[in-house]
Amino acid sequence: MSNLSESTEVRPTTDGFHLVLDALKLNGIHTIYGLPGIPVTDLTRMAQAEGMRMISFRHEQNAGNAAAIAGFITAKPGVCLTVSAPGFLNGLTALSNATTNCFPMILISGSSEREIVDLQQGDYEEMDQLAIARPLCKAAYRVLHAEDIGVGIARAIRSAVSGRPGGVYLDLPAKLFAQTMDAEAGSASLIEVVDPAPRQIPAPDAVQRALGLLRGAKKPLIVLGKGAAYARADEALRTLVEKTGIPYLPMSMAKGILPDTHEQSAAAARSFVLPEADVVLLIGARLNWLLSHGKGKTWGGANAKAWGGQKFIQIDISPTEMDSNVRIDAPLVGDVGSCVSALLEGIAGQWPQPPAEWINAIAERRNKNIGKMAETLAKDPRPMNFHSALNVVRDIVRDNPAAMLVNEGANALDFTRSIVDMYQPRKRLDVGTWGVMGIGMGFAVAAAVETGQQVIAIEGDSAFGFSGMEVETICRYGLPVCIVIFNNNGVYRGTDQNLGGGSDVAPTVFVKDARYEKLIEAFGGVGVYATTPAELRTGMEQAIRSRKPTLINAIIDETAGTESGRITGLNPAASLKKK
Ligand code: OXT
Ligand code: ADP
Ligand code: MG
Repeated sequence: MSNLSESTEVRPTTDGFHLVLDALKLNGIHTIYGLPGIPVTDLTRMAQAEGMRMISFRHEQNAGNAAAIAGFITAKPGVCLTVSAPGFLNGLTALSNATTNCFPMILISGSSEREIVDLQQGDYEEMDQLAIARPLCKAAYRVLHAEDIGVGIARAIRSAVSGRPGGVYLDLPAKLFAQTMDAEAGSASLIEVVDPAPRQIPAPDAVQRALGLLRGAKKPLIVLGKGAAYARADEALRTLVEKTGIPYLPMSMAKGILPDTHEQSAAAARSFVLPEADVVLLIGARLNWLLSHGKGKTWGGANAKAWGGQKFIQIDISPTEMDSNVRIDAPLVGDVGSCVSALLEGIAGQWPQPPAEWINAIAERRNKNIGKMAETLAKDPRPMNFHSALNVVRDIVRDNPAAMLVNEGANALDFTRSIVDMYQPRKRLDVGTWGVMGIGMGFAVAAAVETGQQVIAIEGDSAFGFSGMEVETICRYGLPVCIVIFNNNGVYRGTDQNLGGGSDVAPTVFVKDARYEKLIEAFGGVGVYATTPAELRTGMEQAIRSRKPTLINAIIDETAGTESGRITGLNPAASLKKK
C-alpha cells in the first residue's frame, strides 16, 4: 500500500526557464539586460515574476554594452539576454568588445533546434550560434538538458570573472526552456560558485625582481590601466604611489583611482614622461596601441636606443600578456591587489624617493600644460567650442564626484578625457580598447541601474546616433541620466565638402542644427537646447537636481574638431601625406 501511495504522489516539478533564473539568482545575479522575443519572451516575464530586474532595450547591442559595463562596475558578470540569430548577432559586438576590454559578461541567447540547425533545414532564425560566438569570446558553452543548466551557468560565471575577465557565450536552445524535471533534483543540480575569481598571488622571486628594478630607477613611472580600476585595490594602489613618490599616468578608464588633482599625477605631462622614464611599472594596462606598443617616438624612439630604452615591470593577471610588444624585464603575474600588496610588503622600510630633478621636471611640464589649458578654458567664444563647453562639465563633475561619466566620440572623447578631472575610481566609462562608438546609452543605463548614481553622458553627435533610441529606455525606467550631445554637425566636424562636387553632403556631415533634444521630449524626458556655457550649466544643474532623464543639445562650433580627434595619425592617408 505504502509503496503504491508513494509512486502515485505528484512531486513538484521545475522547468528550464526557472532553472536558468534560479541559477543566476543563486549566484547573486539579479539583473538581466536584454530584449524579448522567441524563444526567450517568457523568460523575461518570469524573471520579473521571480523578483529579478529585467531591463528591456530597443536593440541588443545596447543591452550587451549595458551588461558588459555592469560587469566592470560590479566585478560580477553582467548578463545580456537575446533571441536567436539576428538578436544574437546584434549582441555579439558587445560580447566581443567586452572580451577585448576584459569586462566580465555573459551573453545568453536562445537558439533554434539543434536537429534542424545542424542539418540546415531552415528553422526559424536558424544559425549555428555557438560556432560563431566561440572565436569572439573567452569561452562558449551550450546546454541541452535541464539538469545541466546549473553547471552551464556556473561554468559561464567562472569563465567570465576568473583570471583575465571577459565575455562568455551561453547557448540555450528553445527546447531546453520547456524541459521539466523534479523540482528538488533541479534545485540540487544548481551550483553556487565558490570563489569565482580566486586571488592569484605573485611568486616571491618575481616580486623581488620587480622591487630591485624599481629601486634602481632614476626616472620611475607608474602607468595605471583599467585592469587596476577593475581590481578594486584602490587603497593599496594609493599607498604604493604615495609611499614610493613615483609619478603616475592614468589610462582613460583608470582616471580617478587617485583623484586627477593628485600632485603625483603626470597626466598633464604625458608626452614628456613616456619617452623620459627609465623604469615603467605597468599596473593592469596593456602595451597596446593606446601606449604606442611600448616603442617608437612616444617612448623615446632613436634616443631610447642610445640609453638602452625603458625597462618594464608589468603587473597583469594574464601571464601571456608579458612580452606581447616589447620585453618585460620584470613580469609580475597575479591579481593587482595581491601584487601591489606584495610590493608594499617589500618596501615596508625605507624607500628611496625618486630624484628631485625628475619630479621637478615633470612638475614644470605639468604646470605649463595646466596653465595653457586654464587659459583656453577661460575663453568664451561664440559659437561655443569643446573647451568652453567642457569647462562647464569639469565644474559639474568636480561638484558631483560620485556621478558616473560616460563618454564617446572623437573630439568629444579626447577633450573630455584631458579636461574633465575624475575624483573617484570606476566613474569614467568610455570607448575603451577598441575606440568603439555605440557604447553610450547602454553604458549609461547600466551605470544608473547598477549604482543608482547620477549619470552624465558626454556624447559626440555621431557617437550618440549609434545608440540614441535608448533614450526611450532611459525615460521608461526613469533613470537619472543627463545626456549632453556635443553637436558639431558631424563626424569630427561639420564642414567637410563633397570632393566630387555633387549635391550630396560629405560622408562626415549631418543635418545642420539637428534638434536632438526633441528626441527625448517624445518620451517625456527633458530636452534642452544650449548655445552658451551658461545655458549648458543651467541645463546640467537642473538635470542633476531633478534626476530626470535629460538630453542637452549643446551646439558646438562646427569647425572646432580635428580629424579623428587625437589619433589623426592612425588614418592611412596620414602616412600618404608623409611620403
Ligand atoms: O603631453 P601633451 O603635450 O601631448 O598633452 C597631452 C596631455 O599632457 C594633456 N593633458 C592635460 N593638459 C592640461 N591639463 C590636464 N589635466 C591634462 N591632461 C592631459 O593633453 C594632451 C592629451 O592628453 P591625453 O589624452 O592623455 O594624451 P594623448 O596623447 O591623446 O593619448 C594618446 C591616447 C591614444 C592614449 C589617447 O589619445 C586616447 O586614449 N585615445 C582614444 C582615441 C579613441 O579611442 N577614439 C575613438 C575612435 S575615433 C574613430 O574611430 C571614430 N569613428 C569611427 C567608428 C568607430 N570608432 N566605431 C564604430 C563602431 N564605427 C565607426 C567615428 C564614427 S570617432 C567617430 C565619431 C566621431 O564623431 P562625433 O560626432 O561622435 O565626435 P566629434 O569628434 O566630437 O565630432
Ligand atoms: P588600459 O586600456 O586602461 O590601458 P587594458 O585594457 O589595456 O587597460 O589592460 C587591462 C589589463 O588588466 C589586461 O591585460 C588584464 O589582463 C588586466 N587585468 C584585469 N583584471 C586584473 C586583475 N584583477 N589583476 C591583474 N590584472 C588584471
Ligand atoms: Mg561630432
